[in-house]
Amino acid sequence: MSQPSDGIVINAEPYEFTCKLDDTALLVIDMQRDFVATGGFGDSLGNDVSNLHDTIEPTRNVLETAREAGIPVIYTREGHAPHLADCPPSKEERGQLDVGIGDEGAMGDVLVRGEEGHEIVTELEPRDDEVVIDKPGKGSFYATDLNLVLRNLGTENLIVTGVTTEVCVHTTIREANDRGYECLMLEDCVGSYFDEFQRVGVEMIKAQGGIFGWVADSQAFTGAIESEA
Ligand code: TIU
Repeated sequence: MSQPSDGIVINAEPYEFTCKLDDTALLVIDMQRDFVATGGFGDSLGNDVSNLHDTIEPTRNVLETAREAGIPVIYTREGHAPHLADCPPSKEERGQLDVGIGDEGAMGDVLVRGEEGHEIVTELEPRDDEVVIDKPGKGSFYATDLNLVLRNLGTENLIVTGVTTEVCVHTTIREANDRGYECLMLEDCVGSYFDEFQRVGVEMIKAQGGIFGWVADSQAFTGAIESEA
């Protein structure tokens, strides 16, 4: 067994990411059927959900490693109360969709809390003792308790997974930056419907010396954590 060190060093870009077990949390953003599942809202809009599907297995490995190491796991879900009073009319109306937010889809009312499509995919189900943050927006900090929860945990570093890379993952990392958190995006655990957006979405995080944070793959994270245990 290795000696406890000052920090866990994860091979990342643009340079090594350092964190500790007790100042780090794992964020799993919006891995909901509405975005990820075949037959969900995203799929019904004609998006290719296969890239999002591919994030499930590596994220499951990351979850297992984090849980074993005692790193807190925090989930988010995008969605609204059934009355939609928390959904800006602009968001509800945008897209001129036949089946949009609050309308009945194949997995219940779209992006509405309590509906099948709003739930996290079965493979990544939260444990009963894990925090699930319901958010009305794209960013995980907007109109939620996330900052309070992280401060109470003593979190300084966020390991970021989820969907979609350029929308809710990016918005959340940008919000986290402005609140003083260091973010490590795991590139095989974040997914976009669009290959080009995935590529540039990842590039944009680590550009300019890490303008928003760091990027690594899931094995760099799990390997570093497991070698510390
Ligand atoms: N979670 C999240 O990214 N919400 C979205 O609406 N993403 C899209 O890419 N549409």
